[in-house]
Amino acid sequence: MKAQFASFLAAAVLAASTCFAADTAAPAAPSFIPRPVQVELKAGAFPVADTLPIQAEAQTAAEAFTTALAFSGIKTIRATESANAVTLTLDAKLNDTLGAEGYRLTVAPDAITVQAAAPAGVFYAAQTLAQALTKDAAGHATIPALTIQDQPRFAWRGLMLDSARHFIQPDDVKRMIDLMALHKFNHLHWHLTDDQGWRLEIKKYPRLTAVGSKRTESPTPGNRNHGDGKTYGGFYTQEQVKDIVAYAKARFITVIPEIEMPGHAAAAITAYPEFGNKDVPNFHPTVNTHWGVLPYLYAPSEETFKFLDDVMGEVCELFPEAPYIHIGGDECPEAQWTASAAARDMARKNGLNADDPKTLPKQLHSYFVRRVEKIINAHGKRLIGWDEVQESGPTKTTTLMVWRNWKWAVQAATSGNDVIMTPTSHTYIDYGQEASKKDQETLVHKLGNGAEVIGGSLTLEKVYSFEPIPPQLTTPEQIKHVLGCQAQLWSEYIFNQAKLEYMAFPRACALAEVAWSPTAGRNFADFTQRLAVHEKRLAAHQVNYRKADGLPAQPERPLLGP
Ligand code: TNX
Repeated sequence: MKAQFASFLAAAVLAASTCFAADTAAPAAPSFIPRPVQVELKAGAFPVADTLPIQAEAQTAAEAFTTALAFSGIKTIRATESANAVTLTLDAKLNDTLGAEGYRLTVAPDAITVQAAAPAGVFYAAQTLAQALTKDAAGHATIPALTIQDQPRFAWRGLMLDSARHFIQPDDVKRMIDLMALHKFNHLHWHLTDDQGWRLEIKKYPRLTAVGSKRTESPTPGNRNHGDGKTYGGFYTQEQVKDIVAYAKARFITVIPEIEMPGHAAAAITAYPEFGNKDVPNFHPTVNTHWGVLPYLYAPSEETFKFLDDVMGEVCELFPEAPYIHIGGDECPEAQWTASAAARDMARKNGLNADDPKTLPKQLHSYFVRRVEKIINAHGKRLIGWDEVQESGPTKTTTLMVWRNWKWAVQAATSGNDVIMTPTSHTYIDYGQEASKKDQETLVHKLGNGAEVIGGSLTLEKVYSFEPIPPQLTTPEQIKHVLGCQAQLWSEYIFNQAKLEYMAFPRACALAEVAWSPTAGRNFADFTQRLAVHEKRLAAHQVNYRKADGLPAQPERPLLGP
């Protein structure tokens, strides 16, 4: 930890030299990411002692402040009376002006004050403060005098981690939570199950992990149609999940679990074939060893719904703070349902038109999602699904993540449903970050197969250009249904933590700014200048971000392997 603080300060020195070109020049504002709403620089600077004394009536405020700064190696101590102290004030009335996550930060040469309506605001003020800290030529850490008033543009600032395709070690999930907090993200969407693995311990159904968490092999990097012959697996115990959820909560991040259904369910169906469409020809489920849209769907049977009710019961207990459960709902190939006499029978019994093979899958998808929504609601949560659930007739409380056509967002928001914007065009940061296919190929040539990506191209600039409100939404009533946006780190080609960081940063920094900062003043040239300084902070945290030249910041960490 000590070494980390030293390297943080070392980086801060570099940052300082970028900010303060000459003693006589007016200091430039620190290079904040995401950019605060309002920053005013004042004369002078607050000297930072080894340990920062804080005065706070509310224990929650002190904890939030201390937790935020600890990750950047800045220690605090509670003080009753002290010169050069930080005073933290919570005042619920500020909710009207600052919202639940906003803050007012004043740095004077002899005092720092933070005001917020709730501890989340104090936490974000501390993150901003950490970014403002620099070290002068004589080696003294200071924070320039300034006032900041800040609050997020969107309430949902998300990052999706896919632990199903490649397992992310619990400590690495926590590391991502810390890095998210640094950028003022507040939702971690955790993709926990898929065709290639079920990663969450469910006590009532032990085979989900005993069988469903293991696959016999994975695609060979660089040769995706061939298996590598190596067994692969991993899952989170319930204790580990509770620990991660609490860790996130202390950093004002809500974890939203995703349990995929009715498709992307091969791992679960391999563990419990009785919940699959077992009357279809060639029914031989296996935990998949390759990627793609794959055929195994849950059977729309009472047994399946009972199973899902049990699973949801345990999931809801593990994620007490999550208002939502994500059920996926995407990419359901129709073949198994049209081929299953039992599925048709079930459809008939429930008043669907079972004799029209063209519409039957959509009818069943809708029926399935609605049944599961009732289950989730009965457990006190709301349902989120990918935009496919819009096609199947959402209820009033269904919330969508729009990944395909923006028309689903327009349709949902105009009919009163909440949406989170997650379009492939701007938020799929599993896509290549090079501008062209050729550049991507050159990169793989340089770095090896660890640099392989699923496809596509999504540059930093494109992410930064993202405007989450679809232009067709014009009234405040419609616009308020866009809760925010989220970046997706699908992990088919994210083999380990070094690659995860390489894919995430700096594109997640750009998305953080899209989600937090006002649209007015958004400017890519200005962002890249601030990013150059911010990269030093990332480096101080040993983040393997993609450098502007395309290469990883930490070349010694292999992009392949565990
Ligand atoms: C589509 S987005 C998927 C995922 C893949 C991703 C790869 C969505 C709802 N489904 O299963 O991992 O593309 O980019």
